[in-house]
Amino acid sequence: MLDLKSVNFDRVLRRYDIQMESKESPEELAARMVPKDPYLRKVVEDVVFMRSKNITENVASALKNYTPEEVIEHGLIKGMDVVGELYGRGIYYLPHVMVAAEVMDKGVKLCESQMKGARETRGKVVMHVAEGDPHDIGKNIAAVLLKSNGYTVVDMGRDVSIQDVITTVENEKPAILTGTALMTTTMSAFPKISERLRERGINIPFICAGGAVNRAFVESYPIGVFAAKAIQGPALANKTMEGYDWRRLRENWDKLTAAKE
Ligand code: B12
Repeated sequence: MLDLKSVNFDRVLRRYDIQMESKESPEELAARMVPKDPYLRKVVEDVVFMRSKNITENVASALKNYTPEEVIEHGLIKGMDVVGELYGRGIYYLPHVMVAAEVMDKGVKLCESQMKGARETRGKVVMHVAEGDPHDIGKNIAAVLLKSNGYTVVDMGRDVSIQDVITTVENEKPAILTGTALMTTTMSAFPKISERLRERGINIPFICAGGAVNRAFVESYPIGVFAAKAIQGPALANKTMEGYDWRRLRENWDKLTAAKE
């Protein structure tokens, strides 16, 4: 009978085609993308190597040295960036991505429990992921950061139809709407939402994010304001509450997001 303990799965599962085609080995990739700090490094590695049992302990250790926002930004999100890169290169498959996302979520929940939310709400934000799009990890992180900065979040979840977004904005009357799209097939919902809101005289900033969109695309339709990172959400929201409209947010975008790059 085959003795499983003697099998080296690293060799069995090695994809030589990918290894030959990649300019960089996974080890080199990890060295480039994983932070040097030992606490953050452990958090990143737990996400990348899907260590569900370790994540709580390692996030708790990192939280002794860093703020919850820093652990999310430089640990948990960084880990997911590495997973995305491995997936893009065909080294990881969808099940790896799903398990890594669960590990990350466990870490985000622990960080969230340590964040201080303001007692009074600074304003209401309606958040959604575009119709047909299941990618809600970034939106969930952005929601945590907005909540911890004192905003009331109406989270519509993922795969939200354009009509539901319009109805919710009409009913909830938020100061800001956000949309996330990671697929080129789903991002086209944003200009449609912009148009339908403006037909109704609604001109609130519509913060759009996700790997499928960039600043040029988001600024190609009225009310759209681009966000590259979740941490930029509170900065853009704070300025909105100070009275900046979508045009002024765009004009000052570089300055507003500079410290958050
Ligand atoms: C995780 C993942 C999944 C998970 C999603 C789990 C979940 N609950 O989200 C699962 C496994 C379900 C999945 C499925 C699929 N996926 Co997928 N997936 C990914 C992956 C690897 C990582 C995405 C991610 O979570 N990144 C980390 C988060 C933190 O990043 P983010 O969402 O962009 O958020 C950041 C910013 O955008 C911003 N942000 C986001 N929202 C907001 C909101 C506000 C207000 C603010 C301020 C900021 C902000 O802040 C975050 C960082 O700070 C990417 C590859 C990649 N490199 O991106 C592919 C990727 C997005 N997937 C892809 C595809 C094709 C699919 C599938 C169609 C695959 C398939 N063949 O079945 C299916 C979808 C099927 C369906 N329609 O239901 C493609 C999309 C290609 C395209 N251009 O259209 C990608 C790019 C992979 C690839 N290279 O091909 N996927």
